[in-house]
Amino acid sequence: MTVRITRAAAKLGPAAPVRAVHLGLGAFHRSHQAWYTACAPEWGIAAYTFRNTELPRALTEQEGAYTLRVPGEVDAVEAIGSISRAHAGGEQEQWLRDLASPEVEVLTLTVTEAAYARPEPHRDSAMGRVLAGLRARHRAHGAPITLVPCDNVPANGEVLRSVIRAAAAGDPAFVEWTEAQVGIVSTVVDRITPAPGTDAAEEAARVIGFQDAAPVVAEPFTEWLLSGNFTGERPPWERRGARFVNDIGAYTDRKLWFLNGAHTLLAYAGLAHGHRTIRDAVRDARLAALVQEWWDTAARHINVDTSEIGEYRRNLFMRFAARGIRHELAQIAGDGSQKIPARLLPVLRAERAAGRLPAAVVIGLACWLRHVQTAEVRDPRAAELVEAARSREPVRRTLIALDHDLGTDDDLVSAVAAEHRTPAPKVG
Ligand code: CS2
Repeated sequence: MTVRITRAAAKLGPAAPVRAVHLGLGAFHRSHQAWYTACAPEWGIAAYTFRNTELPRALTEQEGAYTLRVPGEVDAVEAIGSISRAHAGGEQEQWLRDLASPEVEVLTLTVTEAAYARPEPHRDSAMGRVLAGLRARHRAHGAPITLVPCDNVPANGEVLRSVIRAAAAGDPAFVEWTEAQVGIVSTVVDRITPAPGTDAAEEAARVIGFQDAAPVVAEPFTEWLLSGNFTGERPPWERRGARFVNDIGAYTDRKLWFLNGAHTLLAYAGLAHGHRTIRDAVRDARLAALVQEWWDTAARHINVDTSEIGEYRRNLFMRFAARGIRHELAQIAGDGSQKIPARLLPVLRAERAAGRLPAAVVIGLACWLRHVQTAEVRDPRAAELVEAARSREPVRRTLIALDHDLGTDDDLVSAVAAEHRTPAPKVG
């Protein structure tokens, strides 16, 4: 019989005192920030999710321990013990206590792109919780803390700072404290980590030899770039390769346009062609060509050395095609209205300014529209998008919903409409 994973069973040692808090406990946190923090046995994380109660319950039963499996020629398996406590929604008091604890010096966030788009954080939103936590800390003693946003949002630290400034306005003492004592860094995070499938636990028992109700599977590649200052202590993430850089802008564009942009195109075009995963999609020559065309287009606007971009592209293509990583297109297709603006639109705008209509983006937008018209749409703006997509002018109205200027660009609207009229041939 397989043994349930615990700290003792996995030889992890006792849980470290909580010095970091995380909001957005999911697969990505466990393969990324928690993995980096595991290099520092003196730093424990209190990880929160206000969405999924199953996962914190499973982790609590396992004393925070879980396994990360990295498929390769031989699967690498690591037991991770950096999560000292896991909490679910409803534990608001504990959240406030943790953020007010002087022992806590870092708050990392993976709260999805949508969270940054809400300028007025209401109480139950991710930003509302961050604000409530900061206020509790300010009231209690005001010791410094640094926020580390880890979402695929350009200049995520700056966006977070402006959300906090806007919400704090009208409370001068709080404003002064957040400006002086709340550090906020910007980051680029990268590690392909699909949502664990229904067979993940069984697979973990087979490969790992432990019964693990919270297993994670991720690719071997991982990257964490940070820019900005911490106001207090932080875990020595550089021990596992995190890098501190001065100018994060070019790295952000590279990650969001090349990796996430290609993911988004593959998600909509891949679904339209009848594929299920990223690996299936890039093994289809037509979609592989679409990705290369998109990368050629994006490369015209990026401030990174050409040979470096060439290397990055080759590596990225292999990551997409890797065996053992089952990344569902349907997962990536969610939240398009929040993802497309950061991943595709900066390049589209630069191309339009140069008088060009980039074919890859036109195809991507047409396939996104088809997705909104035919699939079950998971998006914070689903109702509005579905209404636009079912209207008498679906292309124009959906593009307007995405970005007003795009929807009033007649040449773009005609090109997307022409593409939308030609359904993609299904495979198989
Ligand atoms: C993906 C990302 O789901 C998505 O939208 O594009 O989660 C992607 O896998 C990560 O950013 C990789 O670092």
